[in-house]
Amino acid sequence: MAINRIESDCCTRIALHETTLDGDRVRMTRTEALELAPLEAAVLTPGGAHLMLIAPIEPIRHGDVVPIEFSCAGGGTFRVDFDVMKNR
Ligand SMILES: [Cu+2]
Repeated sequence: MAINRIESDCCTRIALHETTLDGDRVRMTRTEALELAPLEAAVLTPGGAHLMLIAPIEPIRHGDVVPIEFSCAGGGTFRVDFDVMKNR
């Protein structure tokens, strides 16, 4: 399964990024789709694969819940409500 569209009313655009280490430099690379095997869970973490919420419509604050809709290339969508946490 490939999740190839990620959207939310909270921001103008959401990009899927992968974090990589290039020597001593940390880089973020845009990924076109999140590929998952059947029953595989995606792990999104700071410093790994993550979602970039670009140009928020309103400020996003600790304690907010941000609904994000994921669309699969083969059809179907699902929504996840993310709790906004403090930076670690
Ligand atoms: Cu990023």
